[in-house]
Amino acid sequence: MTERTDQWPRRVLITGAAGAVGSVLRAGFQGLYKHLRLTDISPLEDPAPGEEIMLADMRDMAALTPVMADVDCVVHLAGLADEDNWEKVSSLAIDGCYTVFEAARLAGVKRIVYASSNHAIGFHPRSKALDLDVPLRPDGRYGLSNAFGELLGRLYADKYGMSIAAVRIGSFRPKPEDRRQLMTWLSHRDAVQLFRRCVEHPGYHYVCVYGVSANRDANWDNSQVDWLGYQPQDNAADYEAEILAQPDDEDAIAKALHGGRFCSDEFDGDLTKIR
Ligand code: 15L
Repeated sequence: MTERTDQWPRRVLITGAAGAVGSVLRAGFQGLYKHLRLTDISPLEDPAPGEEIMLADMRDMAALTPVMADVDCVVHLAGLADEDNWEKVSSLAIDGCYTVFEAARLAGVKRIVYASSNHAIGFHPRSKALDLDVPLRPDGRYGLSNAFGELLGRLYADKYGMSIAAVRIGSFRPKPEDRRQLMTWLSHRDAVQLFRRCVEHPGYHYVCVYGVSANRDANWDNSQVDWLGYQPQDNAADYEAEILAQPDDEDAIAKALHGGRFCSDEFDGDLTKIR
């Protein structure tokens, strides 16, 4: 990748840098920016040249103040990566998200790239392809926290003039693992490209984008944000034979809805009413 250390943003912070997406972005961003600060509540080791490690709890405003100092752009990944109880969702993914946005604002950070998830819109029927105008339709407490993060981003863009991106990540994996992921897979390489576009593209106010690879069966439409320049390279269909050789373990509710198993977990509704 081309080094761009003399261009904005020069100082980038990744929260949740020890997690699955964080580790891949950390490697993919290596040497791109003048300064890459990494934060997490879990240990992070071996800072490379140009990297700085500052451990912090994202719910702790006092701890975040030095972490945000002099940062141009925050890539906010910290929180949760799966469904959980309300105590954890409200604390880690809602309170933590608010505290990160507020600490960034107070520190004068210009841009936040927020890692949302497809579970913010998971209860839409799979029979419909989704563009970026579909209403938020969370499929659980985790999806609700992603919807909160997207709306928080809107607020911080409109009220405080910050530049905000929300990336609705699909299934971030080294390779697709099941039938649903033929639609929803996001490869590591495409994730690095997409997050780079969100970090580096000049001058947008608010953008939401699906974090999905160039899958033949993709059901999420990013054409409204072509201007962002994201050109995914990977296609889950290349793994189709391998996937179709495995048993199909998706239940009927999961199969009918974009969010898959996140929708069928705890489901006590009426599928015929979900249109
Ligand atoms: C997510 O948001 C989760 O973090 C991830 O583990 C997957 O389950 C993914 O969504 C998905 O929808 O496949």
